[in-house]
Amino acid sequence: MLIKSFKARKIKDSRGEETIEVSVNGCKASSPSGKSKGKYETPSYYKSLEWNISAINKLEIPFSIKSFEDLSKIEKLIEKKFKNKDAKKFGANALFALESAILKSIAKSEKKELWQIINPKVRRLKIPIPIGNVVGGGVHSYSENKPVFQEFLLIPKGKGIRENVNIMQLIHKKLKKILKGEKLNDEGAWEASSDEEKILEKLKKFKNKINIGVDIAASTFYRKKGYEYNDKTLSPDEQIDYINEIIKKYGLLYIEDPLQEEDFSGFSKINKSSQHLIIGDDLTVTHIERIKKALKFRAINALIIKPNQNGSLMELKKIFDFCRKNRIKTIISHRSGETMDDALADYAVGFQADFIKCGIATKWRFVKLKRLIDIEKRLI
Ligand code: 2PG
Ligand code: MG
Repeated sequence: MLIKSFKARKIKDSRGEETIEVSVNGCKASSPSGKSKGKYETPSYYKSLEWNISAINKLEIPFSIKSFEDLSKIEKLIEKKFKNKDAKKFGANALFALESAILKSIAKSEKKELWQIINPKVRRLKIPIPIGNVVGGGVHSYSENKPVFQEFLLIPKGKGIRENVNIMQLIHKKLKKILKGEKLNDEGAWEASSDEEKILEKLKKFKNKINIGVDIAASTFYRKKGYEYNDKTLSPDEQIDYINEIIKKYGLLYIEDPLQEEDFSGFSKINKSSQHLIIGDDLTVTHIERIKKALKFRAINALIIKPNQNGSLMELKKIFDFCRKNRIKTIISHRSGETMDDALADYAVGFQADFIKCGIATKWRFVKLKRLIDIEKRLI
């Protein structure tokens, strides 16, 4: 396929903040943006969003590209043109939107689905289990006395994506009444003025239909003295004991970033079993070197993978392969500031992720779930 045009522009994300959209031969892709960003995340842009837009608009055309592997050509071009040893220096948001738009245009020219371009050889497609944020706290929420944990998550136990989406939506609706929820936060989860355990207690009632997860995002409330809750401060050791205690007490399946992003050895002290997942997000920031370090420490048994946190889809593929080889469960994830792009669903299916975290409510989250439902329909 011949790329005849590269066009980049600014658009607004679900939070009303500016982000990048790239269009290649008329096929559009955009990048979301995070708020609880890991300290070690690749910067979103090289000098600024404006700089990246003008750099993409000036890329040479025509440019020939045929397959997923050919993305290496664009990465090499960027490395040469902007004198960087690593295409990711171009900025993770800019590189991801550019590569994603290229893949979408290949898919269109070959009359295939995006996930087929990512994984042309796949025989049996796996649709990931959705993970949906139902109650929010931390930096994604604005209510008084909000919990410091950032996300309370539902992991539905249904069969197939359609049933799982129904389960999550029903519980989301029921919780509005139970929590007297009035406002939705950045990710479409209910704002709550309640402490962590009271919320977990309420979620326990639905355990016949779901497993419970939390994104603790511990770096966001870690200060010099320790982990600062609304009513207590816990030392790093006390935090480890507390996490081990709530895993048991509430039968948590999913625990993301229970400790701050520097504490690989602390992570290794959190009990792991095949019954629950200890997940790195800010700890690992979708970077292969940090993921390898986490494995060495036995810090995690599952990993959050955010395409726009890395930028290179070639490297994303390596990360998925590495996780499969080392039996680390994979969770592909949205960001708190999302766009209407539904490609995350295709990346989840193409890379064969075990889970997808993309929220439950609001249109920016629902387009991704809807895309998964459509993919599943075609498989039945
Ligand atoms: C997270 C994400 C998404 P953000 O911490 O997992 O839920 O938040 O996009 O703000 O980094
Ligand atoms: Mg997180």
